[in-house]
Amino acid sequence: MKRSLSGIKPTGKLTLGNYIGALKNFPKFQEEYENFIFVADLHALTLPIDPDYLKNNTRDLVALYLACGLDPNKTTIFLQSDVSEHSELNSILQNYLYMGELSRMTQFKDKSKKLNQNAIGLGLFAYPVLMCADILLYNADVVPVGEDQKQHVELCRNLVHRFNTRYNKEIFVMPEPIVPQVGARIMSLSDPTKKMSKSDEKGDIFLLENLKSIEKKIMRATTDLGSDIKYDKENKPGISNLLMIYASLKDISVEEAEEHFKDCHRYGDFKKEVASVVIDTISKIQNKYNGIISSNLVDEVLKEGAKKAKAVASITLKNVQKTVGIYGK
Ligand code: ATP
Ligand code: LTN
Repeated sequence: MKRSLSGIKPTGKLTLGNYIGALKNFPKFQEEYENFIFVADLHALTLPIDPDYLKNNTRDLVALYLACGLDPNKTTIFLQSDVSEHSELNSILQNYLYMGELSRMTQFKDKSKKLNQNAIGLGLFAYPVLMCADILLYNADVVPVGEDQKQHVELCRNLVHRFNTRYNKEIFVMPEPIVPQVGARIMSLSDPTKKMSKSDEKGDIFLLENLKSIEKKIMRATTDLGSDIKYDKENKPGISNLLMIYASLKDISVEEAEEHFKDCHRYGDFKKEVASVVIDTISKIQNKYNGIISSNLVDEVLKEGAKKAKAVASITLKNVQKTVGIYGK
């Protein structure tokens, strides 16, 4: 059976962008793939974060994985930090990626730009190396991610080619990024030229946000001149973003969404309908989340998941250690 793997870092409250670009798609893979979904908690340390905030976000993220339809009987759900093989493979792989290619990563450029240039952590720079370790330990065939993570998976593909060529063996499986056709990059509601992102809260909709507040944010979302509901990213970024959200949550194409709104010429009416679909989706998730977070399920799932993940990861790590010449492996 082919394998699928993905993860989200617990750096903040999950947004509608995280849901549409990533989370919503994860359960689809558990039917046809051996599915691994983890919490990238070591990745969350690449920028300063309060320890209690990190712990709470981690627990919430697992509860949201479950609330969004991941079934622990079909998907191995685990914490990155529970499987020490991630760090061990990371320390080997860092020798096979180059500083030049790491410095060209868009995420690194965007995030480091906002920091004091004398205090950019090595972990932020080396972020994609650990991400390669995450993917390669499980020999994932596919990696479902939003648009912004595609570049990291492409880098991982280069690494696989480099490593397998160097040792003249198929040590690692070539992973393929799977980016959703609709909603791979949801934009901020207050500035539709910027990505909706959990560490930059303006214009975000959160999965655990009060429903009234979500409605208000959508009704106030920045729109554009005119009154037609048309997808035109250049000239109508605000309307295009809302159309994208609507299409994704309705599981239809953007063209079908445009057709649905072809007789609607009032932005207010359009926004009301978008808000109703968003609230319908989010309220269902919140109901399930509330049941899960008040139980012991999160801890039980993580305990079981760590065992299953470790069983797979330890085999890959040994194979890599043997290949590169670590004595006694
Ligand atoms: P941070 O702000 O801490 O960088 P983030 O909100 O960008 O976090 P990640 O943890 O980096 O979220 O991403 C989790 C998953 O959600 C990834 O697959 C990423 O591609 C996807 N994702 C994040 N933001 C969006 C967005 N605005 N639209 C679509 N997908 C997104
Ligand atoms: N970098 C990703 C999180 C992540 C990931 C991974 C995703 C870490 N390791 C491996 C897919 C596969 C992010 O920022 N969302």
